[in-house]
Amino acid sequence: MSQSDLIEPWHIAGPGAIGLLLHSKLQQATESHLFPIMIHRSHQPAYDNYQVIDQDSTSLYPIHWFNQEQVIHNLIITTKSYQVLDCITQLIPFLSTEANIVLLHNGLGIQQTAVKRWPAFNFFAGSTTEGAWKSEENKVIYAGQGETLIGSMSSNECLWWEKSSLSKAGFHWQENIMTQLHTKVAINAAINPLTVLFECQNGDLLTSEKRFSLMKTLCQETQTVLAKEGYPIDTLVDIVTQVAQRTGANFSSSYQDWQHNRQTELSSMNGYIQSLAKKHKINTPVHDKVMEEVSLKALI
Ligand code: KPL
Repeated sequence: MSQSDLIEPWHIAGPGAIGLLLHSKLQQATESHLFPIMIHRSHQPAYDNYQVIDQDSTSLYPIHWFNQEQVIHNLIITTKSYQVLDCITQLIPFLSTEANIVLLHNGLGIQQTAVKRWPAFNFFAGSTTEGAWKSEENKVIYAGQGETLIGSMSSNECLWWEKSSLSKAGFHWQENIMTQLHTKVAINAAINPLTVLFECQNGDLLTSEKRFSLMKTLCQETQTVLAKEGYPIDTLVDIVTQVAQRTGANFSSSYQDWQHNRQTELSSMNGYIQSLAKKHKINTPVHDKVMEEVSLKALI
C-alpha cells in the first residue's frame, strides 16, 4: 500500500449497506481531515447523513460526497462484482497514478482482470463477514458483527499497516488473501446457486438428500479445479457443511439478489470455477447444468 493511506482520505464507491458501514467505521477512526468521502454513481445523492442502527444504539453520520474536484489517492469499491470494472473506468480521470484500490466484492475473476488492465494501481482484495442491510436509503441496520480482511494482490507486505486508517477502523491485514478468497468462492459456488434453484435458506441444503448430493458434487468439481490452479482444499464438503449449518437461517446473497430482481454475482462464483476449468481442460458437468438452470430464472 503506498503511503498515501496515511495522509489522504479514503474514498468509498458504492453507498450500499456495507459501503456505508465501512464509511462509519473509517469516520469514527480518523481525524476530520482524513474523513472518508463517499462516491455516488449519479453524483446527485439525495441525503447528506445516514444512521447506523445496531442492537442497542443508533448513530448518525454526516456524508461528504465526492464532487469530482478531488484527486482520489485511496479507493474502496463496495459495488457488486459486475459493476467494478465500469466503476474504475469512470473514476480514471480522478485517480492518482499510483492509487491504492481495495476491491471488496463477492467472487473472483474481476480482481485479476483489474490488475491486468490497470497495472500502475496498487490493488488490494478483501472480504467481509459484516452483516448489514438497508431499511431505507440512508438507514443501515447493523445485523451482525463480522470481520473485514484485506490483503495485497501483489505482495504480502504492508509495512505501515498498523498506522493506516484501515487498520485503525478495525480492518485486518491478511497475508495470502487470494488463498482466502479461493476458499470463499468455493463455499459460495456450492451454496449460492442451489439456494436460488431450490428457493431455500442455506441450512435447507443439508436436509434433503437430493440437494446435499448436488452440493457434494459441486464441491468435488470445485476441488479438482482449484487444486489444478494451485489452491488445494482437502475437505471442502466439510467446510461447506459447517458454513451451511452456521448460516442455516440465512438466505444467501444470490437468493436475495434474485428475490429483489437484481443480477446475482454467480458469474464471479460458479462462473469463475467454470472459467478455470476451461483453462485446465477439466469437465464440470454439474456446474454447467446448475448454472444453466439458474440462468433460466435469474440474471447471473
Ligand atoms: O457468503 C455467503 C453468501 O450468501 O454470499 C454465504 C457464506 C453463503 C452465507 O450466506
